[in-house]
Amino acid sequence: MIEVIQADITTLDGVLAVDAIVNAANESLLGGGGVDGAIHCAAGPELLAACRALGGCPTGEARITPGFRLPARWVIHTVGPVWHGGTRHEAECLAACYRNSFELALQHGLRSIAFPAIGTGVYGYPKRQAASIAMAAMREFSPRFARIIACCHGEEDLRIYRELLALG
Ligand code: AR6
Repeated sequence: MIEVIQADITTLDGVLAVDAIVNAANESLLGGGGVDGAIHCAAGPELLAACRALGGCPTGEARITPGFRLPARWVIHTVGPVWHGGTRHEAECLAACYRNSFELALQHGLRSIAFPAIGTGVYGYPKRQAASIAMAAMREFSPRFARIIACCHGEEDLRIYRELLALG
C-alpha cells in the first residue's frame, strides 16, 4: 500500500508508524542540511557515530543504521545523484537509490518504510521527474511491503505525488 502524506519525516510514529525512514544523505554519511540535517538532529549524536563507522556510501547505494532517538527504529541512508541536466545517468542512479533502499529493508525483515523526495533539494533533481522515478519503484516493491509512505515536505511535492498516485 502506497500512501502520500505531507510531514516532517523525523516525526513519523503513532498512526503513521514505519519500521524505517530513508535519509537523503551524501557520500560521506556524516550529515548535512535538508532532511539529512533534520534526521541527525532528531536521532542524536549516536547516529553520527554509527554513520562514521560505515565509512561512507557511494551514490545510488544504501546503508542501514538504527534510528536511535527517532520514533522509527531504523534509518536507511541513500545517496542521490547531483543533477547535471540528466546527462550523467541521474535517472538510473535515482532509481537505484529507491531499489537499494527497498532491498536493504527486505534483507532486515522490514515491512514499512517512508521516503523523502530524494535528490530534489540541495542536489537539484527536477521534482516531477524524480517523483515519477520514486513512484515507479514504489509500485514495483509494494507487493512486498505492508506500507510505503511518500513523505512530502512541501505542497508542490504533495500535489505531484498525489497526481502520480491517482494515475495508478
Ligand atoms: N522531512 C521530509 N522531507 C524533507 C525534510 C523533512 N524533515 N527536510 C527536507 N525535506 P535534501 P538531496 C525534503 O536537500 O536533494 C544534504 O545536505 C526537501 O524538501 O534534503 O538529496 C545531504 O547531506 C526535498 O524535497 O536532499 C546531501 O549533501 C527532499 O527532502 C544533500 O543535502 C530532499 O532534499 C542531499 O540533497
